[in-house]
Amino acid sequence: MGSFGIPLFPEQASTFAKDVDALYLFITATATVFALGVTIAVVAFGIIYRRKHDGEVGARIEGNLPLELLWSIIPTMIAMVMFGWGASTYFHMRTPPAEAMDIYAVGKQWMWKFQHPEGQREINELHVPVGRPVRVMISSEDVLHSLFFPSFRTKMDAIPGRFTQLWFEATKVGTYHIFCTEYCGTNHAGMIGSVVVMEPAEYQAWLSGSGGEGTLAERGERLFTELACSTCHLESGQGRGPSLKDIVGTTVELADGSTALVDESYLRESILNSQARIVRGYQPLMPTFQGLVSEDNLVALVEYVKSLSPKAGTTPAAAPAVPTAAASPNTPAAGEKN
Ligand code: HEC
Ligand SMILES: [Cu+2]
Repeated sequence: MGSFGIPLFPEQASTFAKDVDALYLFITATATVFALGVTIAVVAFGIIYRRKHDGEVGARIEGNLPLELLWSIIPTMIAMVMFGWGASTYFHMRTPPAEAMDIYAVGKQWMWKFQHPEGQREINELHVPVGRPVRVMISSEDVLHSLFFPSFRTKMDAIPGRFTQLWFEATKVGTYHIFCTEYCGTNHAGMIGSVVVMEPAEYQAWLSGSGGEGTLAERGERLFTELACSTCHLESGQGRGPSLKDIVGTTVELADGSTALVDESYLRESILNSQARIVRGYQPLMPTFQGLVSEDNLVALVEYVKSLSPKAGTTPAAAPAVPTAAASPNTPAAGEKN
């Protein structure tokens, strides 16, 4: 969008871009109409009804019910249109489709690191296929950041110690900006990158072109052995810790009588702060891995545990059916500001 060759808006390159822009335009236009109307009325009435001779007294006005109803009801209806339209756009943007593919993003002073389940890792550059929903699981290694894709009209905070997520479906092949939109220190302004939207075949070629360390889940499996997770978590369930097979997407019973849905956020907490929630029937033996596992490695471990639950559809080839809106860490129920 632009006029006279001046680009007013970033390109529209995702499925929500048109809707977000239309809503933005509607709100701006409505506000402009009212602001102009009020301003013109104030000036015009000031001129028309000014005091014309000394001693002139203003007319006494008691009110006008129909008029007052009119200017209450019409703006309320317009505000409700904004609310309904805004809420439906918002829910659409906050609810990743079940078939979305996963990519992990980690914010760090001052760069964005991306990891693909297939094993590719990138810095300040993200390759995605066109026409396919992509869910980005976001975390931070240090302070608050915010991952913003202006051309996709979506952004989300990167919060230390937890996962947040956003999703998009790119509609146009090309290269677009990535910004950090949360002031995060000296080089915040340099925390920029680009997202490269490719044809699916090209993306597949790109995926197979780089890598070398195996998939993210394979890297996680190696860490699982190196960090001795495997000594307690036996697949048979006979170890000191519970078997991690097929747990993703299920509800686990906890020692305090409550339950928890096993999703990425639960896995993060179980690994970094295992004492926070204890699985029923087990001793709180698991050491905490806070400070011992980097954000990148945590993501690999999470992806490995997810790969043990193929039925949950979390393997990279299929797609994650796990986190629904209700299970996402972004719902207000989880106490997050949005
Ligand atoms: C000393 C043994 C031990 C080690 C080492 C260990 N765990 Fe655990 N783990 C446990 C026990 C016991 C529980 C169940 C009690 C609890 O929730 O803390 C558990 C729980 C978990 C859970 C939650 C499982 C569920 O069913 O809800 C996950 C996920 C997990 N561990 C992953 C890991 C990972 C990844 C590592 C390595 C980085 C690891 N564990 C290392 C003993 C261990
Ligand atoms: Cu930042």
